[in-house]
Amino acid sequence: MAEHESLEFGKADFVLLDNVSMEEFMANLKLRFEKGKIYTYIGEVVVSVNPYRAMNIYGRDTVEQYKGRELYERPPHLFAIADAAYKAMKRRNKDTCIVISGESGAGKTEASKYIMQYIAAITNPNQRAEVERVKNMLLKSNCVLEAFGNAKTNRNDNSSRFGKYMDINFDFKGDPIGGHISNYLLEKVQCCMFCLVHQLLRGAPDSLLRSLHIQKDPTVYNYIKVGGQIKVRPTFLSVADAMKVIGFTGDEIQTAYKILATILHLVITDNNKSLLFVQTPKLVSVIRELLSTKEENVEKALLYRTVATGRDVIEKQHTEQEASYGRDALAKAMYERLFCWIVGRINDIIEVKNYDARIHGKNTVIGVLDIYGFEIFQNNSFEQFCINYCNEKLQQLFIQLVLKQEQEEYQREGIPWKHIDYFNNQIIVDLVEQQHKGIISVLDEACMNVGKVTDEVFLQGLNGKLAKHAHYTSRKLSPTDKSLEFDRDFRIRHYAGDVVYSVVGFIDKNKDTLFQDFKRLLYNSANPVLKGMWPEGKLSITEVTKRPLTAATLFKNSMISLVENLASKEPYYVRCIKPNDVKSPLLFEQERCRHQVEYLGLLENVRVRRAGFAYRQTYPRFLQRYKMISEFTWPNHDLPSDKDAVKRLLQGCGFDHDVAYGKTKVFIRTPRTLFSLEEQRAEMVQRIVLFLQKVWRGTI
Ligand code: AOV
Ligand code: MG
Repeated sequence: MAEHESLEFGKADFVLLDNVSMEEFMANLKLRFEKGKIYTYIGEVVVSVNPYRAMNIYGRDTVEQYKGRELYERPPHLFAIADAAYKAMKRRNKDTCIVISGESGAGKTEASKYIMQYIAAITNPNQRAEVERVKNMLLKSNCVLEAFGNAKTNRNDNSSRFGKYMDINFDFKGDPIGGHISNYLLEKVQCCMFCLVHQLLRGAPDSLLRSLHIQKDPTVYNYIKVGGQIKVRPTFLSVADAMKVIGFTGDEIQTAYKILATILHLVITDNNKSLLFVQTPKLVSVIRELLSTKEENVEKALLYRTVATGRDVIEKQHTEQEASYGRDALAKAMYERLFCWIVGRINDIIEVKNYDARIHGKNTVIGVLDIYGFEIFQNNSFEQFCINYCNEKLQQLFIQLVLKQEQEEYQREGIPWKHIDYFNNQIIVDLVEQQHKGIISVLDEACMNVGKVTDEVFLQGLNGKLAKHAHYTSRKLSPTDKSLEFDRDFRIRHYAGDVVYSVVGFIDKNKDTLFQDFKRLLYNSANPVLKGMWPEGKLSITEVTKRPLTAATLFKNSMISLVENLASKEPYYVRCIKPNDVKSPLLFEQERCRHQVEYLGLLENVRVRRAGFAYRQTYPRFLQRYKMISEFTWPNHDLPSDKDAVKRLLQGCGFDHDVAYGKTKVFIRTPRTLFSLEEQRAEMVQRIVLFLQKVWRGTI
């Protein structure tokens, strides 16, 4: 139990609820939120509710309060979990990770930033210049990635459209010496693109805009219609500044500008007017200039594609629709490539250098995962499918690790383990990723079909293979279900709720093909930075034989390796909850929160945690807190060990039946026992205070 917090704020740990019911859980969560206590534990898991207002709980003084303390010694806080992960890493030389989950707008990215800040604040007491440099880079890299990868959505003004996993490497002294970032699936690329282009327009000096052939009035551009309302964010110049500090060269930053400008020019026209656009020689020449390529190549790549038929190579003219598709795909691919390239460059810069493990021992790692939460929109497509699959994987990991950890602790302490029932979502993970009959396999198969490949064919494939699956359905399989459209929808029963996906666009998005001609165009640029982003453009049409992996398969592979990576570390969890949909600091929408508590599996988490024992503490620490309630232990005991003293104390209070004695810790089964100990302690403290007061006044 977190001490130093009075009960008027509710229970600081859900494990201490009198009854583990949804009602009690919600009442406690609400009470704490209303009292401004946004963090609560479930054992070692932090549950966080987005306060939607600036909280004065992240300053230097708070850092000092948590530094080096044990988790339970202070009120629940992100800093406590960050400190626990740090201590475990430093003391036991173990890699640890902090997994932050929750839905869009729940506060994951903010939490990850506070965690990074905390780690930066408590490390490098000797102010070594190199370590300071690394810390600065790690913090600055966030700003750049956010500029390129975040966008305003209707759920979050600053929504991360990419999943991020960041490893921070520490040397034997426990100071950061480098890091590595992995990014997962940049979604709603368009949205990010438009936000950034808007920033560029707002922040760039006229001379720069002129050199990029951009007009200052944003209403000229088509993206405003597509991108919708745009939040005021830092100007691009400040992002460019951060890039400079991190170590991007002037040429690299210029290239980023040029790519953004090209994208703007590419999407400038209304859809389906691509031919018209290409015929506008001025624009073609602008793009040629920005990309440092040949004019005729730009025009050709936009209007034709090269195909190999047998030994012949011919140029086939696009239909208007193909040209339009190609142009949009080019803009999107350029943006994605730019983003991945930036991540790659940051990694080059921040990777651990000059660390000799033979001299200093292994360097250890804390990983921080900030990934998109479970999403249900009005219309759910391929992106939501990937995002929700990712959340299934993480939930599976959570189940395995939380249970595994408990089990291991009991084993370590020599206490028998009792099995507890929980919903195991492995069945849904399999539904998505299983070889041959999983949804991704069926999708890939549909994409490989020659001839007419349509989204409906894919849906038919699913219906054929998954007719009997308990978590899959479609209109064909349940004809009476009017919420599903024939030939369009399928529904997955996710652990977090039912989601209807529309198959429209699945095939295209999965193939994610960019005409080869574009890759060659960009590879043949005279700008070495741009050229370097498109190495595969080197291959001529007859050399391209291997079919690239599909988007879903790439995503699946990256998820599998992410989960393997996390599973190899000691995990800490932050579960974020969004209290309302209107970004209000005052509103706790009961139903919305309840739903999140449900699908995050928090109640099960409490049960698992309590199935065994609600509370555990090492013998010396337990004594330190409760020794005053027993004559055998106050002020000091003369028993052979602290373990014996704790036994004696608990026997004396009549709680022996409710506890188990492990090798190093005492385990208490029910919270009531703990409360009772706390009450007795409070009474004793009161008596001691009164006694001391009397002594002080001289009445004794
Ligand atoms: P997310 O990362 O979980 O969504 P954010 O971390 O971006 O959500 O939080 C959304 C907004 O909530 C922030 O911009 C802040 O205004 C506010 N907020 C969150 N946490 C705090 C806090 N601890 N104190 C004060 N305000 C906070 V997404 O990236 O959309 O899934 O893809
Ligand atoms: Mg985020």
